[in-house]
Amino acid sequence: MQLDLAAVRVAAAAFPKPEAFKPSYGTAGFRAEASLLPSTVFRCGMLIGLKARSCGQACGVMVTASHNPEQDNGLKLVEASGEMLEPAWEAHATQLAQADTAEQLLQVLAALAATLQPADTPGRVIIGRDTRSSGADLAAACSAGVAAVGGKVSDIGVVTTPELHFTVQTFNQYQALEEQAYFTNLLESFRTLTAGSHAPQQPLHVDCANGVGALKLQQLVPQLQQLGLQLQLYNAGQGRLNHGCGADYVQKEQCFPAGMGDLPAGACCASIDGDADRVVFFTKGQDGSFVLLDGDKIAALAAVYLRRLLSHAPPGTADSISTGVVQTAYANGASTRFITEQLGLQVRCTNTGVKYLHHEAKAFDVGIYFESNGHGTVLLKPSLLQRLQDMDENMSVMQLLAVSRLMNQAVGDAISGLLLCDAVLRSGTSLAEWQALYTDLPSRQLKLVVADRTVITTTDAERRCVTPAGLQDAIDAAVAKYDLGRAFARPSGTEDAVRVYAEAGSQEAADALAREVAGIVFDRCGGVGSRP
Ligand code: NG1
Ligand code: ZN
Repeated sequence: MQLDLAAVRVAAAAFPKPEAFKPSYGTAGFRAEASLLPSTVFRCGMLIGLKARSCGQACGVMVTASHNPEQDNGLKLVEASGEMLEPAWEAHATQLAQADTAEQLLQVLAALAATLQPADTPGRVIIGRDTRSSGADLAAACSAGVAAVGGKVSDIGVVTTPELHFTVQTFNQYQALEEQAYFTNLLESFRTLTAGSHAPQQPLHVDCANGVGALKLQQLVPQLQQLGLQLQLYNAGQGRLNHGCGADYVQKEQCFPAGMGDLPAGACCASIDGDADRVVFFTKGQDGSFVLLDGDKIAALAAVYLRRLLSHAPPGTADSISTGVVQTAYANGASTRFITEQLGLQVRCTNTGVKYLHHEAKAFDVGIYFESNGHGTVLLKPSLLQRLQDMDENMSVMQLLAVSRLMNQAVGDAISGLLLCDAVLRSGTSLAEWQALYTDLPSRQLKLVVADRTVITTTDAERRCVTPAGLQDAIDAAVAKYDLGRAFARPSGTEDAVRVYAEAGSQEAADALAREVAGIVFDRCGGVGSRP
């Protein structure tokens, strides 16, 4: 592909890279303090512009730092399929973003362009952003990058991350960019799933993290009310983004978000994150305690429901369909046991990061994946959808097809997740029964800083350390001392830290095992600061 490199040089000069800034495409794209990012988004605009021109379709960019604080920002790049950027291109993105001089930048860009052919159709880049105040300027910098390589832009303004993925996917199918298509799809599939079931007596209380999800849910409130779902929104924009609220806060701190501690026992509550791609549920126990229903519990509920729908499909359907659940090492051991032993479904474990889970889930006819933090979805294979469409109009078949429309097929979507769980709760599984599907093993997560976290390499879906030598043996010896003990350590893909996870038969034991493993990592990997 030919590029006007002189014009690129002029355009790039308006977005200089801060000198010591070395951004890399992490578990979920680029993330940093917003003022550092104009060069990164401009360069990623060029990258995704080239991709769109070479495939002749729409690709996407989402400007967001998800659950991170308001002063941060970041970006996620989206393939024409609506899915996350393929790994080979992540490496190109890192190379472009890190180029220190104009010469290096042009060299990397020209080398990439030389491997590509322009398609017959022009392609375009669809850009969306969350509610961060830095978003508009960064989206403009990204547009300038797309334009610099001769690409076309459609800026769709403030949207959720999954909405951007959905828009890219459907634009390539129907050439429509209207937001209403996203809402209609959610509402119509939810209508099909809940037809004939009793509307809940209680409202669903949703913590919106003071983010973009609040804006979108507010638009859906009246129509959802007509479908029997009464939404009460909290942290809907009056406070600081992700501050004392949001799915990440609720899941990691295991406590009520701001403004929701006074709700009565048994209230059905959920929390979404700053860009609305994660959701977790919670309630208050009779004793006032905080009770979390995390991504593992959502996966278990979805698995129970899909298994039920499949068992009511025409005879023989269920037997010929592979259903599986994909988790990471952070999934509570009790959830894995429940899904394999009680439900008889396959469970696979992948590295942390939804791109890995999504990929693995596609291997099943019905693939359910959720990270414990609430990011996930349910995928139905196109060949299965075709078979279902060819079957007689049985209620369960209609509902299976509705699940495939409700659940974002490109990426996890908090609004889809909220609606799916509500539909299942209406179909006969109460909140108390959901909670009681299994009891989480007590667990503890810790993080610590070491001199260089890359000394730790892992295998077996990050559950075992390969290097440094002796580390895994020491962890094994610690785990062996605890009843029902399990523990692992892995370097974070989004922060300069090593994460330690432990579970055991009691909370005290899980806490002690986590501390012991963190101590081992500290001693053997050059711990910084005080020993855990
Ligand atoms: P890292 O920092 O690699 O553990 C974290 C989350 C992931 C994922 C990414 C992207 C945990 C333990 N890890 O990754 O699940 O969501 O951020 O946001 O929650
Ligand atoms: Zn998010």
